[in-house]
Amino acid sequence: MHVIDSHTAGEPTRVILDGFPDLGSGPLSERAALLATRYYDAYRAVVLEPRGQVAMVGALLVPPVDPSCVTGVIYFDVGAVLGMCGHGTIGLAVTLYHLGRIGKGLHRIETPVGIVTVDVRDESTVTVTNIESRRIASGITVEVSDFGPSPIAGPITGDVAYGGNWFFLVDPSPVPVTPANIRALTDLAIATRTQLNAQKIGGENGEPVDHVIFYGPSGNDAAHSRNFVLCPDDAYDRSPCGTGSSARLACLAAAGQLAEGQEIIQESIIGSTYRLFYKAGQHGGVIPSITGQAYVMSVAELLFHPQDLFRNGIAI
Ligand code: PYC
Repeated sequence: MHVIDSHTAGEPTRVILDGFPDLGSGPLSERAALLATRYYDAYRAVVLEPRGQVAMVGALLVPPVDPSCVTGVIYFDVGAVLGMCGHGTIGLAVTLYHLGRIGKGLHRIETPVGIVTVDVRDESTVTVTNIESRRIASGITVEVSDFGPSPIAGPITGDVAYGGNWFFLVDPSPVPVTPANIRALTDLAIATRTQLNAQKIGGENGEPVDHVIFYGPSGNDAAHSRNFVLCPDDAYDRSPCGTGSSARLACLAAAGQLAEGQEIIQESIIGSTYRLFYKAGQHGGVIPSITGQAYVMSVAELLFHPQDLFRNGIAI
């Protein structure tokens, strides 16, 4: 299996070029469901230690249904097959550019949730135009207690929004959004997601919230805020999270706090940034635009020895 690893604003992406079982030619949403069920061990083996690393997102290249797309892609982490991935799409575009498969300019990419566009500005800078994103509900409160060693417990209030994945966005965060608090933020985010899922708070069709975001002030005067993003694998996103930023734009727009076309900078918990703006969508949501940088780090062949006890990764 040939892969290329990159990072986008600190968050790793592993693009699978070949060597993965064929998922057929059905709609990408069906192929994603097949990946999540029949190929559960195979996809996790790519991102789990010792081959992969914490927070790694895999990007499986598949033939697109729509021939106007340069590729189809299905993203996943150790915890779930994802609908879309913003940092992964920036990493994928930079990887395809590195391989000489695409040049600068606009390209369409098919994902399980729809077609997104990438604008390759230079060898590392890409703007992603995501699918229409929307706020589902605002001011939702859940009672959170009993989460790890941190003494903070109580009501957590946030918005539910969709940006290609399902988000609960809490602003302001009850725990300061600083690198020193990453453990406490992780525990609180997991407990919040558990409560949301237990109470079936999520998408209109019962989709569970899979990501939780806490917002706080940034030390960077140019930034709108700093975020902490919990992903399905229980790791925090090192980048500002592209689909999370899309959900954020939908919430800011719905609250009348950000005008169409107005650019903001979103900072991540590690200090990396994306530039964001939106256009009005056709169905009452927003069409998000996310600009960030990715860098290719390695070109590799993954080997799976039949006698290796950990050929499917360390999953304990
Ligand atoms: O950038 O959308 C994103 C993302 C989702 C999970 C990790 N990164």
